[in-house]
Amino acid sequence: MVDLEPATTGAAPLALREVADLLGLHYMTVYRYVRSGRLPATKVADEWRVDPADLSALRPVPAKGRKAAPDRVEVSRRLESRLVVGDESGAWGVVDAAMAAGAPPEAVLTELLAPALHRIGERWAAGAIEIADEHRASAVANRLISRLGPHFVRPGRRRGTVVLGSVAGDRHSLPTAIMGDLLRGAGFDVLDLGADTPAESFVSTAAGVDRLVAVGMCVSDPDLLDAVRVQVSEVRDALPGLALLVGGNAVDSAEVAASVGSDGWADSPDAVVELFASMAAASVD
Ligand code: B12
Repeated sequence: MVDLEPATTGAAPLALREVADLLGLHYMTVYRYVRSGRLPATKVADEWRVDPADLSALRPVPAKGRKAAPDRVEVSRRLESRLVVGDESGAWGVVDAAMAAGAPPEAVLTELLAPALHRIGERWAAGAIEIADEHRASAVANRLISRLGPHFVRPGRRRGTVVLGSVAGDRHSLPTAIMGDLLRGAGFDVLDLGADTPAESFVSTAAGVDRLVAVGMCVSDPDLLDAVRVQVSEVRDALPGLALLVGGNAVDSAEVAASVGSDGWADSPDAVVELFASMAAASVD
């Protein structure tokens, strides 16, 4: 039984993000509880809302007979060590074991793979590993993301299409590959244009989409921010009224996002998905 403060019962309906925070669960776990009927919820303006009173009836899956899940930080470090040496089967073994122990595919991306890549970047910046190690790690990460892809295919009603890509000059393709799968898992269709995407490609792709939710431009290298500002205006000039988000490693605050012309900013992968969801809701109003 989930122990809730009495103050939360009888309160206003909660968004899934708030339920996840309250219960200390991943957003996608709560979403799955709703989709599987384990947690009652109603749709209000295309968003799920949960009555706080229903949370107290939510029972965690019994732990009996299951091994305790290993600490995700420790598992992510194991994954990092396999990535750096270019050991794809070892890396997949770590992912497979984590999923067998109950890690949802979203958590594999956001709690195991992304932190491993972030640490690899820190080690490279500190001179502890070479760029060649980073290339090897990227190639294996790419393969892991591909193997996880089918886990993010969701049947049912679609929420519209997001066009993603890293901006011109930015050679990072892994961030949008990861973000793309998180969005697919949340019911969006995604067209990921990958690394180094020029303004014209964002424009021609978005112009050909039926139910466009937004264009999402990713920038990992802060040296590119001035060029991004220009690229955003080119895309906006070609597609008036377009919803557009700029995010990624180099966009580390709402101020930076606003300065390059983004319509919003969020500080976690779950919150980015929620931001696209609110844009989808706005686009059908
Ligand atoms: C792998 C990697 C590379 C690979 C890329 C391979 C590939 N196919 O992607 C290679 C080796 C090519 C590379 C090259 C370079 N890299 Co590099 N790279 C990385 C590394 C280690 C991992 C990137 C990654 O995939 N991260 C995992 C993703 C999931 O995390 P994320 O980017 O934060 O993405 C999350 C959010 O930002 C968000 N998000 C993602 N996309 C979007 C889109 C939208 C619209 C929104 C709203 C949100 C969003 O969701 C994601 C999920 O959590 C990072 C370290 C790091 N901190 O990330 C450095 C890093 C980004 N690289 C860096 C640098 C400097 C470079 C180079 C300039 C190095 C050089 N001198 O050659 C070059 C070229 C850069 C260029 N012009 O493009 C720096 C950036 C500078 C900085 N101070 O922040 C970093 C941070 C390393 C560091 N610690 O210094 N890199």
